[in-house]
Amino acid sequence: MKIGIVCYPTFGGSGVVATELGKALADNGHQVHFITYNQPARLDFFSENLFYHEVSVSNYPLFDYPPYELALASRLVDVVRFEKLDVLHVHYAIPHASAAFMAKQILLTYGIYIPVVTTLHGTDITLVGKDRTYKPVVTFSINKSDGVTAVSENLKKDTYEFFDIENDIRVIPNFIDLKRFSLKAKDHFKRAIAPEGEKILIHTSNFRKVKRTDDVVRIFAQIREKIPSKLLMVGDGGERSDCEQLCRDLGVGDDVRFLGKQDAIEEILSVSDLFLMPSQSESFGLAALEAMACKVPVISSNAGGLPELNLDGVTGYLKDVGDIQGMAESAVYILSDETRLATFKENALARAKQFDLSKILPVYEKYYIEVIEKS
Ligand code: GMT
Repeated sequence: MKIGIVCYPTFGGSGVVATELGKALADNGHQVHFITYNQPARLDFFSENLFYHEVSVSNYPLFDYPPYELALASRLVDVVRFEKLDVLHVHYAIPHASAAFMAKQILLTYGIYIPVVTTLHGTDITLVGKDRTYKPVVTFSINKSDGVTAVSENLKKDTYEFFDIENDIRVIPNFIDLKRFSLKAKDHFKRAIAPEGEKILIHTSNFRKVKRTDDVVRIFAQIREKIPSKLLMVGDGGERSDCEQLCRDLGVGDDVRFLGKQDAIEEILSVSDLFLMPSQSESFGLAALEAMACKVPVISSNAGGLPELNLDGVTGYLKDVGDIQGMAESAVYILSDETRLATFKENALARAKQFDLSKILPVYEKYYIEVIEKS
C-alpha cells in the first residue's frame, strides 16, 4: 500500500506512535509518506520506502495566525495526487482530521477518492477536543472519516460520551518495539546515579499540568522517608520549573535529577526500579508501556485507559488521581522486598509483550484494507 501519515512531528505520544507505525509499515514493504511541518523526531534513518513531505506555512503581515490547516490540506492534495496514495492516516484529530476532510473534498474535483483514517490519541478528545472552540469541527471531521481508531476502550467511550459520533470507532492500542525497548546493561550509569545502591524512581513526560508532575515529587518525598532512593525526571515542559522549586521546598533536591529531553530513553529506564505516572487523564500511557518493556513496574493513577495497561497488584498499582499517600505506600510495598520487586518486574515485561509491535502492526494493515475496500 501507499500510505500517507499526518502527525505532530514531536516527542509527544501521538507523534511517536505515528512515526513508529510508519517505520514498521515501511519495513513491511509499504510505501510510507509523512506529511508534516518538521521531520518527525523519531524518523532518524534512511529507508527506500520512507518519504517526508514538509508542510511550509507562508506568513504574511496580515496573518496574526498563519493558517497551518490550509497549508496542510493543500500539501495533502498534492501528495495524494502525485504519489498516488491509497489511504491517508491522520494522528490526533486537531487539526489533522479536518485538514484531511478538506483535502478529500478538493481531490474529488480531480476524480480521486482518498479514504481517511483518523486515530484519536487522548487530549484531542479529553482536553482540547471537547473545548467548545473546537467541538463542532472535531465532531464533524470524526464523522466524515472513513475509519476511526482510538488507542483504548476508555478513549472510545469518552469520544462517544463527549461528541455526537455516528461512526464506528475501532480500538487499536498503542504498541512497543521490544527490539528497541528492552533491559540494557547500564550498571555504570546506575552506580553513578545511585552510588549507595539507592532505589531509582523515574517519571517521563512533557511536564504538562495533566501529568501532575508535582504529585510525582510529593510521592517521591514520601517514599524517600522510608527507602533510600533517587528520582529521575525526564522530559521538559511548562511545569518543570515549578517542579524544581517544589523539590527545593520539600528538601529533596539533592536526590532528584532533571534530565530534560532524552533520545535513548530505554537506557535510562534500564537503570530504574519503578515508574511514576499519577496523571489526571491518560488515554493509554505509552510512557508507562515503554517502562514496562524495560522491566520497570508502574505506580499510576487509575485515570482513562491506564487500567487497560497497568494491572493492579500485578504490574504495579493504580490509585485514585491525587492519592499521593496511596501511591507512595504502594511504591514502598514493592520496593521494600527484593523478591517482590523482581516479580513485579517480570510481570511488567510479560504485560508489555502483549503490546508488541508484531501483534499490533497487522491489525492496522487489516484495518487499512477494510477501509479502502469499503470506500
Ligand atoms: O501525553 C501527552 O500529553 C502527549 C499525548 C499526545 O497526543 O502526543 O499523548 C497521548 O497519546 C499517547 C499515544 O497514543 C497516549 O499514550 C497518551 O496516553 C496520550 N496522553 C493523554 O491522554 C494525556
